[in-house]
Amino acid sequence: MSRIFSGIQPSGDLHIGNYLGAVKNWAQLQHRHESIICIVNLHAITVPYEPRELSSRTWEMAVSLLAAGLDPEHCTVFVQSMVPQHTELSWIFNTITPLGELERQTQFKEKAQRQESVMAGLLNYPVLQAADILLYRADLVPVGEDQVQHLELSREVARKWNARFSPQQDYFPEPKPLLTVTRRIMGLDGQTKMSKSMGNTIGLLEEPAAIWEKLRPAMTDPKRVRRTDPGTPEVCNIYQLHKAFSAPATVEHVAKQCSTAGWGCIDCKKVLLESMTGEMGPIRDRALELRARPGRVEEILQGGAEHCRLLAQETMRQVKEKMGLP
Ligand code: AQP
Repeated sequence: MSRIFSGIQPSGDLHIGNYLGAVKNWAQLQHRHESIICIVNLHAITVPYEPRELSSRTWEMAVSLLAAGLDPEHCTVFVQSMVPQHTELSWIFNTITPLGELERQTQFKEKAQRQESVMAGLLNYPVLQAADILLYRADLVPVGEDQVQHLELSREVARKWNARFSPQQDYFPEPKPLLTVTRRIMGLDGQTKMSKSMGNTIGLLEEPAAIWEKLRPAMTDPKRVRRTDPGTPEVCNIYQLHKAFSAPATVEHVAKQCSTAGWGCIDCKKVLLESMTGEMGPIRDRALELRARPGRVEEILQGGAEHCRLLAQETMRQVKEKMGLP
């Protein structure tokens, strides 16, 4: 059975982009692969943050992931800072990662632009990510499209380290990305990737009324100005969400109504809200149940960290032995 590793930052509420691009896939893959899912709080501190907020967001992220279908019977869920070997391996990888590669990373350039002063941690973010994945010698990494460049760097780190310290037999596998069909969900502005830090999201656990408040003014086909103008579904962000949440027959109907101006955008959004509520309602209910049982959530995270520490210790033992580190 191949091993999967993936992570998510507790930098805000889990949104439908995270869910469709990654988390929904994790919930399915856990039945076919040994799965390790990490709440990467050490990545979340690479930009300014509030300690108390980070702590509650970490816990809420655990609740959201479990509610979205991660099952501790089938996968390991844990918090990154509870397994210190992530930072230990990250330091080692820093010593073999070219600075130029890090400076070229699109996410670094985008996030750095938004900061008054840029810290070294933000630059080294993908090195910590390489350590996260390779610590468990994972073969597959289910992520959204935005993470593919980082993953290429993880592959390069694995290649370099193997060539230098384990030339006879590759110790680290080169992890491959696993993308979903909805590999990139755009924000409600229809302009940029849906992103926790951009405020253009719909939270996975939001109430229908709150979702509607966001959906109603959300960007649609920019060329459709009047209600009587026929629309072009393929360029409409709302249609993309229909493809993710609505049944195939509904998607077909929506496309027809839009392209013949049978429906206005509000009609189309109302149907989308129904589809979203159908899928997200049960997740919200499970989250409520889990919030009422904080001890159970804590137990799952502790158990996950314990399991991962054992795996991580063994990797670090072998890594240090090969590198001449006592
Ligand atoms: N818009 C998206 N469409 C598809 N997949 C997405 N992912 C994130 N946004 C989208 C995928 O979700 C997983 C977890 O992401 P993350 O929290 O670790 O980092 P991120 O990609 O930086 O997510 P955000 O929401 O954009 O957070 P901030 O604003 O804090 O940086 C990843 O697999 C990612 O691909």
